[in-house]
Amino acid sequence: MARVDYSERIPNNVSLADNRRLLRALEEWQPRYLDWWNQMGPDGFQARDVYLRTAISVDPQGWAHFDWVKMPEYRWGIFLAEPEPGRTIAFGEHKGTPAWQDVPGEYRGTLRRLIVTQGDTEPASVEQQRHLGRTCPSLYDLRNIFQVNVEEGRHLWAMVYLLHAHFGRDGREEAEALLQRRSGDSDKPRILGAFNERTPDWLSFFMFCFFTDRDGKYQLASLAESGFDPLSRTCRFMLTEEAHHMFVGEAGIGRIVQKTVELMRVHKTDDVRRFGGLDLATIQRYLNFHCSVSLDLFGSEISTNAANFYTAGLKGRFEETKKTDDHLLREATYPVARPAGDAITLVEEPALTALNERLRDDYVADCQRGVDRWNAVIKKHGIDVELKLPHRGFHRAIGNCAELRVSPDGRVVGQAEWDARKHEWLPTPDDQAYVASLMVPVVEPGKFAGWIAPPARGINSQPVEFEYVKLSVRAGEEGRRG
Ligand code: BYC
Repeated sequence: MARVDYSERIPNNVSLADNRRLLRALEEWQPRYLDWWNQMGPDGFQARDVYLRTAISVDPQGWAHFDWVKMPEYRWGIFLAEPEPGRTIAFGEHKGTPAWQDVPGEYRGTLRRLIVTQGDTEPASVEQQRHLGRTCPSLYDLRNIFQVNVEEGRHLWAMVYLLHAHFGRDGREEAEALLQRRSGDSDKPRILGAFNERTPDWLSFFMFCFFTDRDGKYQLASLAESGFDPLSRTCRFMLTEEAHHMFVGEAGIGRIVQKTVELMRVHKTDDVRRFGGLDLATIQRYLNFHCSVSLDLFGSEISTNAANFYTAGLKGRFEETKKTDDHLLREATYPVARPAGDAITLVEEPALTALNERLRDDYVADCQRGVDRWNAVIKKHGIDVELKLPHRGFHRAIGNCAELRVSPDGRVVGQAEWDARKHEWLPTPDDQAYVASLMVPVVEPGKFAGWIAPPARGINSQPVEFEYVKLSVRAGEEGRRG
């Protein structure tokens, strides 16, 4: 059933009404989710009308409906892509057998862990971004961050549905724990490193959407290949939502770069800070940081976990079904980055254990395409500077380079050089203070902060000056609900 049933308390296209036990369990989880949203979701805007899109179908065409919604009233629900009749497992030792509709007993723990890890990132990102509304560069951007936030909330629903529907009591406990952990909390942190970092300003937010949400794209695409069909179907639909998040990131940085080069040209200087802009060197340092923490999210270069996920048919490669090899990878090798002296070289390793690195390669190539588009903006303005992805060994906390100091151009350097030059490579306290000083809210429709260019077009064919978030509330309402 492609259309979503909105007459239900929990909108869904999985016939939830036919499974009373599951429905009751999810209806019990729902108010706790809303408590979490009200406590940890966007700070200060819960009573405002936001021009949001909601899924009304899982058809690739026409799945979205745009309307004014107060975020706590967003219709979070459960949407799985249409089943593919006769789908078989495409890789690993079960290759060619029918995809599983239920969790195979032997993979229960592993699958649950993959689903929990995925699910944990979704509320984490909402928590990381919860204060940003207060300093939005425009109403257009404010609406976009809220769209991202409600969809991350829906992605949590997607994983919680799988936990409740397929993992019994353990699944219900994990669904609770997803609401208990908190980004950056030393006692109960989120699972993966990047999701405990702060997202204190909009430059970080756009970088996060570009780099970290793109990890989401690649991880979801690998899970969409899963032999466990409900996971595959839910990830396939999540990917359609994820595309907007990466658009927000790429377009956001593109608009900052645009503004920067305009200022550089008009004032004939690189030092656009004097004119309220973000200089390219600062943008590069933020890029280096967000790229490196996102590279960590792919895990170690050599991973028996990844090999086991693949052989078991739980997590495939990016676009697994389009690949023409044996889909078993027992004999194949793959080049993996490994430090050797003061250089990092490629060494052939068994392809099966190198799957994390392979996915990271697909990801890096995709990131590079986005960076090329930013560089085209710089070039168009006749400026001879390029933004660059840092070397994959730079500033890593996971994998072969975690114990090393590696420069953005890929040299293994000593601690002394690192200490002397890290201010050139990573955001400094001065950068952070400067970026923070720019975070002054701009909320007049059609107006934009001085460090970012307006977008080329508005949302859903609306003009750029559309009132994407209605900030006026009746007197007295602000204190109670804002
Ligand atoms: N931080 O064999 P290894 C998204 C742990 S983002 C902390 O190297 P493996 C989104 C690992 O758990 C996508 N710990 O790696 C974006 C393991 O622990 P154990 C999220 C880490 O297991 C923006 C040990 O180190 N989805 O959707 O092959 C906004 C050795 O692991 C990290 C997924 O990640 C880290 N960075 O791969 C909103 C998909 N890396 O076994 C949403 C599901 C590794 O020693 N997850 N470790 O206890 C996976 O597929 C895998 O868990 C990973 C790691 C790719 C993350």
